[in-house]
Amino acid sequence: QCNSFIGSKEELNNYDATQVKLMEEECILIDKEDNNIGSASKRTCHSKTNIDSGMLHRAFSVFLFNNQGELLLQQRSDAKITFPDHFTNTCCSHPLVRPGELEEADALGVKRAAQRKLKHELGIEPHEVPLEDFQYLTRIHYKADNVPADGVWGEHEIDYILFIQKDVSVCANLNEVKSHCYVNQSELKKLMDSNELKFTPWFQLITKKTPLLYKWWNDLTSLEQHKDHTTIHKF
Ligand code: DMA
Ligand code: MN
Repeated sequence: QCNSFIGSKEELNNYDATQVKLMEEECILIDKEDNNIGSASKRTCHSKTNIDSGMLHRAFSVFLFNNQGELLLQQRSDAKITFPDHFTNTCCSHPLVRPGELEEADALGVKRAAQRKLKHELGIEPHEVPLEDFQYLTRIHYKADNVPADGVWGEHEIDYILFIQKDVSVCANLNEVKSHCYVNQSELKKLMDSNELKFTPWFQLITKKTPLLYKWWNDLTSLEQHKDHTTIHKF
């Protein structure tokens, strides 16, 4: 009964052991206004049953650009439990229930989480991506079923959009990232139009459903005008 928000153990049997272990991470539960209302494991947060009952958690998406203005894309590894093999923005994950990452002022908690995961997934050293160089633009609320459809996992998040422009050195963690590359806008559009690659749902929402990413990307050196810390964009 106390496990009413948790599915059966079997649902994790056929996955990569490292990724299964990461399902124990403690994510931040929020309401639709992004107020912290508690915590639950990454596994609990991503269970479709719980999502269907309204469970929502806090997340972030980093878009890292080099000094040429090209976006660093990553292809998720085959080991990922959600959206394996999909192409997406530079780095996505969740701020966790730990002192530094709960801090809401200036979105400091998600910026710290972003720094932690850029190191974990892409080997980018924290000193290469100082907290003060992240630009927090806005928040996006979205829901998605896992692909390939498994009926078990999904996403339901309020996602903080973080931009950063830096030349960095990348050393990918192959358990997380299968490949990575820098693209300009026309290269990205060509890749997405070719229909040969899979792209994550949250990335498609801000490129295909709305051209938000390109709007922001066009103004990389004047992002102030796009900062909206009040609205939560609902998709
Ligand atoms: C979750 O990303 C966050 C978003 C914005 C979809 P993820 O599945 O890559 O998280 P993690 O890297 O922690 O597995
Ligand atoms: Mn999530």
